[in-house]
Amino acid sequence: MAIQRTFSIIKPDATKRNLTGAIVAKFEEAGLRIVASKRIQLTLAQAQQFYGVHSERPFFGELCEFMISEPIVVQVLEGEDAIAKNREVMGATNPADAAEGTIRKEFALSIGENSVHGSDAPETAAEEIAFFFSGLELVG
Ligand code: RTP
Ligand code: MG
Repeated sequence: MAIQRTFSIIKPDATKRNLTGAIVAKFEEAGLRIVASKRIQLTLAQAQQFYGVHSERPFFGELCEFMISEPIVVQVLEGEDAIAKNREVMGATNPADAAEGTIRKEFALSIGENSVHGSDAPETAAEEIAFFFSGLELVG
């Protein structure tokens, strides 16, 4: 597998509980390198655009309100098979189903407040990176 980049968000429930460093440590332990990182607070319009694919889902409103409730940390992670590796380190969406040692198992509060986002495919990774970062901000 080639070196890939993926997009990650450390979500409001995690930044609020001061877990940014603990989560970054999990990425680095898995061999993922942080090649871009910034702390931002989304507007409602930005959250709705980012999660547009879920706009018809019953949890959409709650998800967007949650994502703007506190600052988040957006990052680009690089490494061998980075998209799948990041999803593995994150664990299942619902922390009740997440494997031991995963970020969501250790830190997530609920299926909604689940501490991290990670891109699910090369196309979405490219789109999500471009949504938050300019080329100049990616320092591999
Ligand atoms: P993400 O996109 O954040 O990396 O998470 P994911 O792929 O594991 O989950 P996805 O199905 O894409 O859902 C996106 C986010 O929506 C929230 N959610 N809430 N209340 C609910 O039933 C529910 N289901 C999903 C979660 O924050 C999930 O990460
Ligand atoms: Mg998803």
